[in-house]
Amino acid sequence: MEQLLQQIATYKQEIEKLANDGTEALEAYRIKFLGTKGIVKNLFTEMKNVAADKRKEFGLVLNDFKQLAESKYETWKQTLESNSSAAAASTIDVTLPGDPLPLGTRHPINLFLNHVISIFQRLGFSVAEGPEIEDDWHNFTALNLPEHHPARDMQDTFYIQQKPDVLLRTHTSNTQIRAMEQNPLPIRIICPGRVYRNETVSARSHCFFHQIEGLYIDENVSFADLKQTLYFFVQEMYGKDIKVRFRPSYFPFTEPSAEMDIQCQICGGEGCAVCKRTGWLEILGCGMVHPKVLENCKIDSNKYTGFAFGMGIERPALLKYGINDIRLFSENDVRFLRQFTSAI
Ligand code: 2NL
Repeated sequence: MEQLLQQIATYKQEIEKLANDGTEALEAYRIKFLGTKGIVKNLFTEMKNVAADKRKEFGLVLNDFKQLAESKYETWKQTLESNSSAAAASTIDVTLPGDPLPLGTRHPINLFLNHVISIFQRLGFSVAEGPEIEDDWHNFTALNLPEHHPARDMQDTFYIQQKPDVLLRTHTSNTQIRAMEQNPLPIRIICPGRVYRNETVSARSHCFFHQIEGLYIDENVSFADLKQTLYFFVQEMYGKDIKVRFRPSYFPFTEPSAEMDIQCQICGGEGCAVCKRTGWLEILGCGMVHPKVLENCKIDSNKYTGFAFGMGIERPALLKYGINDIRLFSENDVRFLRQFTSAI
């Protein structure tokens, strides 16, 4: 027994001196002390050689030693593990693929506008943008809509209460007025943008929506130029075989004025609910710029003429994408928005 106790004391010293070296040293330690043929196991088999009256005392010492050997193993192992995770955290593996960045999609209104713009750009039109908060002159008066003109009532306008001269534009014509006031002639511009009307929001109409207007001012611009330009546009937009018609109309800012229809895209001209059984869909309004509008922008109406046109975006976009509620365009629901790709 004395001999065994002496041995245990030596082993204890040996264990206490051990540094927590690498995994190989740890495994060697485990085999030596805790393995199936290890020191702890051997000491337990020595138990039978101890005198019966000393066995209990020896058992206590041995158990104590076993616990020491085991806890040394656990702390050693934990030290190695925490060292290796710290090492991993401080090492950046540049060969790993990066975290994916969420990528958005273009808004369907934006896709539609860009497509219209690209067609007119090929004809030499450039894009002009203007303010959505506008004064009375650029939105109404310069467009031959004097103060008490009934057309102003037709367009239910959002006025700024404290400043009745300031309003949310009801069309993008304001941008064309500004272009005529500021730019040298000739002018050939296309004006996309958001406009506002004080209307009840429903599946069919909204209090804000998008328009694209065009303007071409030069010497000798004729109604024939207007017709051919717009005819080219719808052929590019809806295909070479598209059938169109021009109907006379009225706008205060153009004279003469017309509206352009295309053959209904849904029924092919047979007549359906979408075209109200007419076989035709109205897609834009147009006309020769009224001489008064030219003079309001200090352009000599005896020397220069021009044509203008305007179209809404939401209605044809609803048709194109087969959507039945205009409000989806402004709700920012990504489940809706994700369905549109850059291909129009
Ligand atoms: C429609 C009709 C139109 C214009 C817009 C315009 C602009 C200037 C001068 C003359 Cl600065 N005209 N724009 C002309 C005719 C029709 O829009 O139904 N839009 C949705």
